Amino acid sequence: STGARAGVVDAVVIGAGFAGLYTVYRLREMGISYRAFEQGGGVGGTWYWNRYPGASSDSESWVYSFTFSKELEQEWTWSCRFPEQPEILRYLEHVADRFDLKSQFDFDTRVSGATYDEAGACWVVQTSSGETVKAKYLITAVGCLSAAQVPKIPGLDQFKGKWYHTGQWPHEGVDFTGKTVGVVGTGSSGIQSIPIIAKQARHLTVFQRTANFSVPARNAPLSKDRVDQLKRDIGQIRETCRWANIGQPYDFRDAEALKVPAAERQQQFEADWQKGGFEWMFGSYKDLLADRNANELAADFVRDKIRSIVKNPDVANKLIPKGYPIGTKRLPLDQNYFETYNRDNVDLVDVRANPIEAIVADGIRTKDQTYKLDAIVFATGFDAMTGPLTRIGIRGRGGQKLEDKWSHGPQTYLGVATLGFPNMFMITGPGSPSVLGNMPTSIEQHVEWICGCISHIQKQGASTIEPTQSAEEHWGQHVKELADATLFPQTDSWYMGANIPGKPRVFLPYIGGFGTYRKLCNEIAEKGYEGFSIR
Ligand code: NA7
Repeated sequence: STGARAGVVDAVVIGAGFAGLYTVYRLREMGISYRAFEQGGGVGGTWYWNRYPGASSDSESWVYSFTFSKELEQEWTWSCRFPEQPEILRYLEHVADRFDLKSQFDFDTRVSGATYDEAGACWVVQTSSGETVKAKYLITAVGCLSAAQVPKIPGLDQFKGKWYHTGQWPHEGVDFTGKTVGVVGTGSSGIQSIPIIAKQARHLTVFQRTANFSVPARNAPLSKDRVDQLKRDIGQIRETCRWANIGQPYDFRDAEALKVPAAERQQQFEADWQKGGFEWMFGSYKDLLADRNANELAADFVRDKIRSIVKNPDVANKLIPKGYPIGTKRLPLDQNYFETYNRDNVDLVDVRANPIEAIVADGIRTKDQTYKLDAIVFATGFDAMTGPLTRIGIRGRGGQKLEDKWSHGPQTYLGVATLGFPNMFMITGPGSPSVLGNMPTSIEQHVEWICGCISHIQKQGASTIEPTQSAEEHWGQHVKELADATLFPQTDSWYMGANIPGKPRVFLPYIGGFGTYRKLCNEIAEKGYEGFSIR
């Protein structure tokens, strides 16, 4: 941090990832005073922490970036289709430098509590450096997948080797050369890192609880011609993303898997598979996530792919997902994930059949065997969407704890605000579409909407805004009804809170689509922030 900073400001911003950087950029333009805190030692958020081997965006580089500056968009050139963590972090560093945003943050400073003071009509924010800052507005830019979850397995403290969580990876990197490594978890982080760790390690054992579907990323460098073309067309590409279902430059086809002839469908699945990327699922038939029979056609296509790739039929059988619809756990993209199991130095343990009982000094003990390991990688995920918020220590009116209010599941209006916590704005909070699509698209929309709302409050000379009880209740019902019309709630996933023991089983994001949500948010603003009470 640079010199003396104000103790009383208009707004406190928490986080310096995509969301925090853009918020600060906008607030500064608006002439709103602020303090901004980031627990990491630099900008980047997700991309500051997730430095595990193979960490990569699953959105194409040309959409996984900011749109607010046309100059930035033209100046920056991505090297490949799916950018890897170092390149995304370089991009965010570049953005921060270009717009002089680093000087605006206090780094290495965690917000350790925030309490709404009714008498003073302000948030009283405490930081890990012992500071207290008062602010009218509290803006959380803390991410959706930032509260890392290491499973509580007895004996971890006894382990003599090194262990890591993918979301808290050492900055100096980890060299697995010559090591016997165990990876626990086969979500996106596991599926991205396993092929790379397998190449480095002497031996790799993958501990799999639920077999996962995965689609090839087919990452590749971008040619000069492709870059030129993308830069020419970028305005249109971005506009498509803004209104599309998952914030990507494509949408579900206006066709149903169950209604097209089998041969045609198979040909289409295959053509999309060769293209790689999420489009395989989210640019495909519109009934895939709504109808179990349609979904099963897509699932079977991937199961056949796994069988054709993995040479050992017993291993293939363990890797084949069963019992839940494809796409209802967050679909990973991979680079040679299934191929990795053809290597001599890779083993797969099914920990559902053979559960992990303890970590011991020299490895992992399952029900029937001990696996000797020099290192354990927990690719075990995050307390998604609510975790980053409930861990802060946020207290609303009357000292109400956010975690208490949400003990049966998050209650929000638009995923942006919650009753009893006036003037608190959550960027991509629970009940917003965010994690169901391209995050930067979602983040920019939220930041712009929130800043518009703050302008409105300021112009009105009002002191507080918060949702009405009925708006919040209706939103919660709406989010649930939309989810219930899909296959998602059937599956144990982090979307449902099912990965965290004791977490209420509630579908966390809004599944009505990015475009629909954007339109709704705009309409609500145009109607003078309908559903909010402004005092
Ligand atoms: P995910 O997708 O939540 O995956 C976590 C994986 O870890 C998943 O395979 C879990 O199995 C497994 N897991 C979790 N706890 C345990 C225990 N106790 N024992 C064994 N296995 C366990 O997290 P990621 O980091 O991969 O991805 C998070 C998001 O980041 C991703 O969706 C993208 O949006 C980016 P399970 O399936 O729960 O049985």
